[in-house]
Amino acid sequence: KKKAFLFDLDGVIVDTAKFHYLAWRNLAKEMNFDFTEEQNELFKGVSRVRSLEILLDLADYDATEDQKDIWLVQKNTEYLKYIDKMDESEILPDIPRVLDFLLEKEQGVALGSASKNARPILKKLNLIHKFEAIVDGNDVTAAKPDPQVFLKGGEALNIERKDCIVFEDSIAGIQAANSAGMVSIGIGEKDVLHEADYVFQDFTEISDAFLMELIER
Ligand code: G16
Ligand code: MG
Repeated sequence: KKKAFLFDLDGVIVDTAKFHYLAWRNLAKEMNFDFTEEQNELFKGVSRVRSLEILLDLADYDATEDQKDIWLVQKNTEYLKYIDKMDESEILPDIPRVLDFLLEKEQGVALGSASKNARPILKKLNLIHKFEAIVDGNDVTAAKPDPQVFLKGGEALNIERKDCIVFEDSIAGIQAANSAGMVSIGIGEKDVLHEADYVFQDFTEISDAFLMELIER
């Protein structure tokens, strides 16, 4: 039976969180604020606009709408400089094996990401041709934990919600998958992602046998 496997991008396929962090940290300096790696956890899976709001809150900084717009562009411009240097070596462990296994079993494979930069990143990683559908930050009106991004992914592949399986590294993303009525698989720490149906540290822990079980269930 054909199921839909929906992959988040950042933190699941590639570790771009470190680049987002560097760009936000430099912006924070302009607010005289020291943005820590720990605080960066709050930004995972969250949209660009919402991330700036959180940063302004943390820094206790009042910015005009015009200033916000300038900063959003500035942050993204710096982020794109890091992305530009990225190549296939940045793909997280065992992602190619899992994608190839699912495609060989004729399963649906789609992307469900909050990022507006998802397509250029997938091209850089030479993975874009593996995805039957891509739903990203340009396609959604409601951000995770709203299920919209995954609902659109399932619809694009014409697969019912209960036959969709989501891989996510953020709490907001797991909540989105759960409220969509999909199977949620957390990639990361068990104590952080406890709301997920399954949690694995990374894809090296996800065997072909487990994928087969998901397909046949
Ligand atoms: C990613 C990151 C977030 C980032 C968001 C928007 O989401 O986890 O930190 O703020 O995309 O990214 P951009 O500024 O590139 O549009 P995901 O859903 O891929 O984990
Ligand atoms: Mg993510």
